[in-house]
Amino acid sequence: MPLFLSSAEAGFEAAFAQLLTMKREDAVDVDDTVAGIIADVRARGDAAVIELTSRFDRLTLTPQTLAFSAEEIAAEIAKVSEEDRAALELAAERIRAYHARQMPQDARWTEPTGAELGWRWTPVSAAGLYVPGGLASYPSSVLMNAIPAQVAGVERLVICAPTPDGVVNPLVLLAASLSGVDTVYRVGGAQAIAALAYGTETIAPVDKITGPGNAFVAAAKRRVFGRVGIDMIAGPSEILVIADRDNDPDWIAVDLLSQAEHDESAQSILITDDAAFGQAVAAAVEARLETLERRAIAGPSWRDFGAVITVRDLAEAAELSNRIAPEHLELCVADPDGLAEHITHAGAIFLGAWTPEAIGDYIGGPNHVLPTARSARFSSGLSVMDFVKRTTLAKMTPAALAEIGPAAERLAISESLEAHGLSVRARLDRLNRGEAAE
Ligand code: HSO
Ligand code: ZN
Repeated sequence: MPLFLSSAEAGFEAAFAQLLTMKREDAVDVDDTVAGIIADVRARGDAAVIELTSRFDRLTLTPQTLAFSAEEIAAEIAKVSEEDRAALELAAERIRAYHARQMPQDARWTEPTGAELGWRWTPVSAAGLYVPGGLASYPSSVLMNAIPAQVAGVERLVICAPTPDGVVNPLVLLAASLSGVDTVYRVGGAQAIAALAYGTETIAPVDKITGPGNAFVAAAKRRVFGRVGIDMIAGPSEILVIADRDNDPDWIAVDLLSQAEHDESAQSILITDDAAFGQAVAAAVEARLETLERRAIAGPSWRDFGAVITVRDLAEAAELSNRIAPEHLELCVADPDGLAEHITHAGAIFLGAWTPEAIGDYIGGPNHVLPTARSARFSSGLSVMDFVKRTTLAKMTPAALAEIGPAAERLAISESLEAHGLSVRARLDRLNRGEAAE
């Protein structure tokens, strides 16, 4: 049974606090294994990658076949139906248009001192995108990771994807080709992350690695962080729906199940100001669970981690939502924009009953790689910003240096860093001698 809570009842605060800190994942400790794999790939390059791929994916590769050839990609893409292709193309187009608006602006201005200051954005040179194998291999995630990189202007964009027994999802290759990916390597697991971070004879190293993965991939990403940038370590999916009684309980039920079906550890929560509506939604969830294809996943997720919370009013709903800081937040209320003004922590907000979260997973435009496990309190979803860096600019004039330089010298002396002070003083002395500034 999901948890039923009411904010009017005694003991609510304690029960809600428990919901907030509920442990959903039993992370297996694979760190030692992963450390060994990374060391092996660093030491033996291609040979290690090929050996590990044969062991884990039962696939015999050579340095020449580590990457899909253009012909192989074309042959796989040809298997995609017209309908699937059109849907993926529409998604790519809409995701690209959305992310194009995220490109940050350079800035440069002149201060009253005469000094010029500013900053400039430049893309990461090379990015590697990890695409999990099997059931978790989502073409939509290829678009969500690759398109922001492409929009940012990343020069070299590669994918590592395991292909157990040589099997690949053609839609993954189509998504890659729609989003500017240069090369797709049939390599997965920690060995893929190690190859992307350190490079091998065949796989050139990248500067940033993004994309979801299993416990091995997550541990490897943590380990190579610093050598390369990483996006985030995403946890199981979450959805919080705030809904009033004027909704169809079945719509809300399938919205809750849409994230529950991702993972047994996913979490779906309903907050409503009407207890009877909450009961109706819970009943609708049970009814849907009888036939849902992925009921073996969605059922345990809903029963173990799901919750229905009744509140006195929507202001209280917003407050609780901010404490949960959900990955996805649906506002199925009469005035969603008004309620959204009170939301301060959420990865993505879906406004109004006509905006199911699934639209955001595929086709809306915003990114579906979002902060989980309450990390929306301090972080954001994947964006163009993850693939650019800011370089700051400063340009002094003699007059500007004369004005602000002495304070720098003073601070240098206070930190006992003599050469710092001297590098300012040498210039100030020249000015004081009245020599030509240039
Ligand atoms: N909802 C997932 C992303 C996804 N959904 C991919 C469908 N495909 C992220 O939380
Ligand atoms: Zn989803």
